[in-house]
Amino acid sequence: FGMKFENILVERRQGVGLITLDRPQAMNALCAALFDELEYALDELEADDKIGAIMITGNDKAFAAGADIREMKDKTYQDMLADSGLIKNSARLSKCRKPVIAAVAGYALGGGCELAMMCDFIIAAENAKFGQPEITLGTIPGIGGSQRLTRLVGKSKAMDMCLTGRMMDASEAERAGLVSRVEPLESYQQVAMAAAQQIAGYSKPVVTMLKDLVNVALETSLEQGLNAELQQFKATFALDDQKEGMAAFTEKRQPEFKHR
Ligand code: CO8
Repeated sequence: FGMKFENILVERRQGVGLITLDRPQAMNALCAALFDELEYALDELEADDKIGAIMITGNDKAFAAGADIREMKDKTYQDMLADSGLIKNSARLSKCRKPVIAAVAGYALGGGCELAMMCDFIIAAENAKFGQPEITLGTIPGIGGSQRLTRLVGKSKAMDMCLTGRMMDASEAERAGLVSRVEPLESYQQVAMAAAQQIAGYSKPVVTMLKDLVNVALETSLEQGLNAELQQFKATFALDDQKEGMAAFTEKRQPEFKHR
């Protein structure tokens, strides 16, 4: 990587780009420099043809305990309007073309919860705690907390979480549909990495179509969504990878996808 990272660690593991938030002294609070590094890392991993999926994680105590309150606290309204680096690239993750899995242990609060919700799905450790505590600081969520959380868990729970600022634990988050799986703390990262490597092993164009279609479901009517799905389903038959996948099944062997 061309950039020297100070707030994240980035590595490539068998088709997966692994990004680890790395400010343990501050519970991985999301400072502007961290967002800059995250943007850079995502640009690189997205441009790398060998990378088929991305995993983003933190440490056992915190995925991220929110935007950096120390860095933010003295900003004026004018500073925020001028977008002085704080909010500029914070949404980059939600624009990623490749599947992104969040592996969350410990605190995912405020911007940390919002960052996790920008990912395609969340695998949580048993000790994970999610929340939007901005209200306790005299502010509100700024990068998806009131919007993505409501779509993910519904109005009642989103109102409860945002207005009281309480945390929800991993099992409540799983019941509510915020996370896709809950795993022991010892293995949640391996489970997420295995899922990312599984995805990275599939046909890349097909993966991209499918990720886009699930997102279409959040943005459009059922009729339009079904129509988009059917068009793309037919389109997979123009790919060598569909021929290879179905040939491999009938020949009882593993497919070798060529990503075309
Ligand atoms: N910002 C800055 N520093 C933090 C943050 C944070 N969000 N969270 C923790 N830290 C620091 C603490 O200040 C402390 O530093 P020090 O040791 O120097 O005093 C260190 O991390 C360890 O934290 P604690 O001692 O507090 O650890 P505890 O185990 O007692 O508590 C908690 C852990 C519960 C996570 C607690 O630290 C906490 O409540 N943190 C703040 C959570 C919060 O309110 N988050 C929301 C922030 S606002 C936000 O995210 C808005 C996003 C809007 C969009 C942003 C666009 C970029």
